[in-house]
Amino acid sequence: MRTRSTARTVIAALAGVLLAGGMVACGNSDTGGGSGGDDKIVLGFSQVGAESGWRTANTTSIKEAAGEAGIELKFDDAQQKQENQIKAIRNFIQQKVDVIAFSPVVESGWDTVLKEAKDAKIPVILTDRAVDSADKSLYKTFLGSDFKKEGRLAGEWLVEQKKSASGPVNIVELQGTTGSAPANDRKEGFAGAIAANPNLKIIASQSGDFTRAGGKQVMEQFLKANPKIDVLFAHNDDMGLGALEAITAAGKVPGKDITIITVDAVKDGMQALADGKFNFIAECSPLLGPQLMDLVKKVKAGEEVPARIETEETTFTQEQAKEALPNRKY
Ligand code: GYE
Repeated sequence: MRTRSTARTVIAALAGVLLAGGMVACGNSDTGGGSGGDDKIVLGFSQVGAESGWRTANTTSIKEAAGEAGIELKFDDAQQKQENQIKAIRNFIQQKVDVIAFSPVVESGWDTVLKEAKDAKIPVILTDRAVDSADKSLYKTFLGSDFKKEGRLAGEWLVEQKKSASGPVNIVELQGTTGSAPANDRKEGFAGAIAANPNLKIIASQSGDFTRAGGKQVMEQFLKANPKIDVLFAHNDDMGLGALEAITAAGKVPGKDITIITVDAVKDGMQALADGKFNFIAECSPLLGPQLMDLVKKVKAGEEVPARIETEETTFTQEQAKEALPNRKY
């Protein structure tokens, strides 16, 4: 009796193992990318994280556009860490996806993993943020914004506003993630533009990592250390929104005592601008999904694509924000 039931248990266990094995094998062929059963294009996308309203809108745009284009999307959120992005890209290579796209959290340190993708003959598309690799053959194209221009437009607006200032205008700057393309380029573009008026001086500049919490915390420090702050330039809306809390808590009126300029123009930023708490926003569009899916199809088909594709963008004053707000989708 005992022997028979043991045998039965063993058979049941074996069957279980076989079944599980079968399921795993099935799962494998499903994730086998271009070599899978149907001929759907498989795209591996490594996202920076979920640090801002811009990023959330960008992720939604990519997921929706992939669905509409009939592209199978393997999406990975790197939580603002380069090591996570490198891991995700290596996984995509192992899974033999058809195309890899990613938004690199910082500019440097990508050559090795991009070379691995190239050796595996998987084309790579950069979206939103650039890399500083000297070897341009490591990726097919870049799709995104001109961050230097955004910084320049922000600076030019300030130069115009303060053209009759007789004394020093003290500016504090909330930088985006250290080493990221938008932080480097927005800083450079802004500094270049305000150089036109020697009264305009950046008295403090520090990273708030593109987050609301970071913006609030760094602005608190700025306010403690500097009795006279005339202008805040924040590299994105979210840091500006965080800074609003610090400014109000310090007994100052945002948009009046301190002129606030940001970048992005997401809904919450546009609301702050329409409410008179922000003074100017240089737009940066997160809606890259549809263009990205077009590029994925072209690259997969072996077609030539332009080396750089830039998004069209504008700027907003308080009045323009009031007009645009009712139709703002993100
Ligand atoms: O401005 C910011 C986000 O890379 C353009 O990243 C993007 C920036 C955007 O966190 O809000």
